[in-house]
Amino acid sequence: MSKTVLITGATSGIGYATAVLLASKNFSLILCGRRQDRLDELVNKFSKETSIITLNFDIRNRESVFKAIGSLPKKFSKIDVLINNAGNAHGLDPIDKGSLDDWDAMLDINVKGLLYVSKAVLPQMVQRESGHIINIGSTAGKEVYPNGNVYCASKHAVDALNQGMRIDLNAYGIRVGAINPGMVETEFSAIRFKGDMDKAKSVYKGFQPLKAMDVADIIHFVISRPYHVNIADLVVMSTAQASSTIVNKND
Ligand code: 8X3
Repeated sequence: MSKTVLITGATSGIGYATAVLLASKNFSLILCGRRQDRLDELVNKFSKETSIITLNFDIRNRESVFKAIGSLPKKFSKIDVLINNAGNAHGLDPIDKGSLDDWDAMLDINVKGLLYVSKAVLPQMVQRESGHIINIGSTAGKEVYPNGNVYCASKHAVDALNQGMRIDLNAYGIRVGAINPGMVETEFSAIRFKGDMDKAKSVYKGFQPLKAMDVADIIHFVISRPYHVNIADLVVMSTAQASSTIVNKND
C-alpha cells in the first residue's frame, strides 16, 4: 500500500515540487495550502496518477488547522509522513527597522504553524508508534546573517523543535528529521521583498542556485530510506554557496 504524505505549503516552491515528484512515485497525497486555484491545478494534473486530496486552511489559525486535518476522510486519515514545509521570509531589515507585521507573519507561520500542524497529526502517529516528520528548516536556522534577525530566529526555532520532537517522540519509534536548504530559486525572495522582482531576481543572479526540485528529490530520498534509517539533520546548498553570506557569483 502506498504511503500517505501530508505536505504543507504545497502550492509553490519546494512544497509544490515535492507534490509533483511524489505524485509521480504514487504516494497518496494530502496537499495543504491557501491558494485554491493552485490546489485544484494539482488535483487536475495528478489525480489520475495517485490518490490526492487538498486542504485549504491558514496555518496561522489554530482552529482551522485542527478542523481541516480532523476532516480527512478515512482513506487519508492514516498519515505516514508529515512534511512541515510551509514557511516564508518577510522583509530583510535591520532589527531596529523591522516591521512588526513581518515579524508576526514569520513567527506565526514558520514556528507556530508548524507546531499546530504537528500537534494535529501526532496523536495518530503516537498511537500507531510509527510515522515520519520532516521539518523544512534553512541554513538560516544554522547561522545568522545581516538583517536576517527574525527569519533566522524562526528557523533556529525549527532547528530546536526538530531536535525536541526527535527526543520526545523517540519512545514511539517516530522518525523526525530536518532538511535545511540554502538559497533555492522559488517565490521565496519575491515574498521576502514584497513583490519587488528586480530585488528578488538579483538574489539568484550570477550563480546556479538550487531549484525546488533539487530539494524535492532529497525529500523523496529521505522518505524512501528503510524505516531504521533516519536522516536526522541535512544541510544542502548550491555548490556556489559556502555560507549564508559567501556565494561565488560571476558578476
Ligand atoms: C532560505 C535561505 O539564506 O535565503 O531559507 O535566507 S536564505
